[in-house]
Amino acid sequence: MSNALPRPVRAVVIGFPNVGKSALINRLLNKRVVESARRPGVTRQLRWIRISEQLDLLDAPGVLPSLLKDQEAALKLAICDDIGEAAHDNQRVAAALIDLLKHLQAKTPEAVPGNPLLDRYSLDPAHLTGESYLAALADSRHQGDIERTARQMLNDFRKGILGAIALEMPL
Ligand SMILES: Nc1nc2c(ncn2[C@@H]2O[C@H](COP(=O)(O)OP(=O)(O)OP(=O)(O)O)[C@@H](O)[C@H]2O)c(=O)[nH]1
Ligand SMILES: [Mg+2]
Repeated sequence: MSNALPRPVRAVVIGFPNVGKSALINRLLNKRVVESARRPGVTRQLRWIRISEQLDLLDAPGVLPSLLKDQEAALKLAICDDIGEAAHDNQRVAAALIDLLKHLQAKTPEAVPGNPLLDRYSLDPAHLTGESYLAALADSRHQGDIERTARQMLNDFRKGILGAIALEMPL
């Protein structure tokens, strides 16, 4: 047996931005000790938090691969609000979301309940590309304002208003 004084286990919370790392720490302590909000890049510094006498957790900024070669993976991260808004184009990301939802409905219907775009916006994406769907929706809802339409759709997806949708199934 070691004679060393007992000291807390030290662990690090690591993950993509905006996935709830800081929220987990707040939840474990039942109070707001670290900043947590619905956008990527909230935590800026490393900070040790004493959870209990047995456990210290290090809250850390979200991390992304330095080079995202896989364009599809990058778009999915942007769709899920894991990449700061400054680094992507809402209209391109929303159009990619539409194309992806159509693809998922055809390939893995169990990942997409119903027809989320038709159900939410009363406009069927079946015969439109993501880009043309976004433009048609902008014309019918927002006087042709495609940026506003894209933002609203991304917000609807991120808040779960389009439904519980899995962009990827476990391998
Ligand atoms: N629905 C749901 N939302 C959660 C859960 N955990 C966290 N959130 C929300 O996710 C958002 C991001 O939480 P944060 O704790 O700031 O995420 P983070 O991983 O620390 O983000 P960065 O510091 O930016 O890397 C917040 O709006 C949380 O309320 C959860 O279990 N369920
Ligand atoms: Mg955080």
